[in-house]
Amino acid sequence: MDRQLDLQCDRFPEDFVWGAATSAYQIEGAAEVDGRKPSVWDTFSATPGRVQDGQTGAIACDHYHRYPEDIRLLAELGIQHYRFSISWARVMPDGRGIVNEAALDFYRRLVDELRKYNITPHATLFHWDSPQALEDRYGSWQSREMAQDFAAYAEAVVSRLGDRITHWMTLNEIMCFTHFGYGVQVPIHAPGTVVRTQKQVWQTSHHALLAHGLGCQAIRSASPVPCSVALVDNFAVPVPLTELPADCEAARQAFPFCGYNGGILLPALTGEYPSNWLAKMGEAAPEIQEGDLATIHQPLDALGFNVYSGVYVRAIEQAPGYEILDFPRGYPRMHMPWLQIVPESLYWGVRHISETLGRSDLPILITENGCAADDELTAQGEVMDSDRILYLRQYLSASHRAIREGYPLKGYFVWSLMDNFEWSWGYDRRFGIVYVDYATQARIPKASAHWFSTCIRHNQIV
Ligand code: GBH
Repeated sequence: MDRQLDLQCDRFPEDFVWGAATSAYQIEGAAEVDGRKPSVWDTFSATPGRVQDGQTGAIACDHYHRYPEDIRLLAELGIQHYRFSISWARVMPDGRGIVNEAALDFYRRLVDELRKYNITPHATLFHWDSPQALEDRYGSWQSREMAQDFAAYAEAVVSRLGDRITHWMTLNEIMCFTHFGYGVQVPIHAPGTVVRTQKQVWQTSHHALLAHGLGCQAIRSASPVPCSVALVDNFAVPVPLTELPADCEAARQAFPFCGYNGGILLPALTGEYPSNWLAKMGEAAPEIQEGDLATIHQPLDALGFNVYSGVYVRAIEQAPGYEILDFPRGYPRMHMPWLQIVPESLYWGVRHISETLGRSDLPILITENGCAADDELTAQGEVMDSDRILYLRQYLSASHRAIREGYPLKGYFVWSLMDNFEWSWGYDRRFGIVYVDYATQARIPKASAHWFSTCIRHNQIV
């Protein structure tokens, strides 16, 4: 044993969940295979000007055919937990009605392959790829019907795969496929419909919250065995500029008003849109029908927290007592305009859930953390991404701090297992710890993959 490592007390708990994550549309490809029909992302990416260089997920990493190799890679790296998503447009090509058994067979084969290596599957039911048929029928998330249809889809999947999968996640990052899909003038997410009012935009995320609630109920009633159900959110994290009490208090005050927290995370976890948030929204607040909040407010076994960056906050004298700070030009960031390096966002995100929400009983999983880097394959066939290691090491240190201080952080999934279709950026931005050479579909573990693997083996940051 390496003595130097042993002397540090930065081990993770023995049962800490070390994992890697992906999503269906970003890796599977095989867009027209085995009865799959288009999702809104097929349509969006086929629309000129939406995705960089006109790229689509039609082939992506061809994971649909190469999954045995990808799972062998997970096993070789010692990654014992895998978070992937299931494609609604594969399982129910028309969004509702007929269930496509060929698609379910694919996911059965995938999970059986994982189990061969003792890798635990964590399945997300929805990672942005709504069936196009539902977009055509009623504008997908613009309609309340979407929530019912999602629950029926969840029921179809869990009743068939619930013998093999016991870790379920409902929806990934509600704000992305609602607010970025319907609410921005230059659409960066499918379907890219621009609705007329802010109220209509908040209505789409309200429908997504309903889908989450009905989905939770459907999963629990369809599962043949007790299972774990989680929501995955990328809530915004105010990080105190200093950790003096005044700035910490300012960050706490800011939490419900940062990003979309007040309209998405808080109703999901508390069963209420905060009254001061509703007051601030005025006319833009969504229409809430009787019983909606009770439906949305389902017991959760875990909260999935996707964390990439954060915002600094400091205390000020004037109301409201806090100020959300802009990043200075030149603040260190990774290879995305929004990817400022704020490692303490992971720690503060976990702490805000416990402190602001008083939910110290809710286990938290980091369901995504990672970064794009300007990776280059050397002549020796290596990718020396020391910049990614720098980024990941700092966020893992923040994870360790949260655990040391007693917060219920149970696991960490790196985003992503491999380079993939990075939405409106196409294949230009690489988030993988494994490099994908798209010309040959060769998988080449980057230096960060070997490093991450070593961390897992030692159960500590190396
Ligand atoms: C995750 O979202 C996704 O779950 C995953 O599929 C994706 O591959 C990964 O991140 C990397 O991007 O354009 O300035 O308006 C991350 C959360 C939310 C971050 C939307 C970027 C847009 C900022 N993303 N946000 S901007």
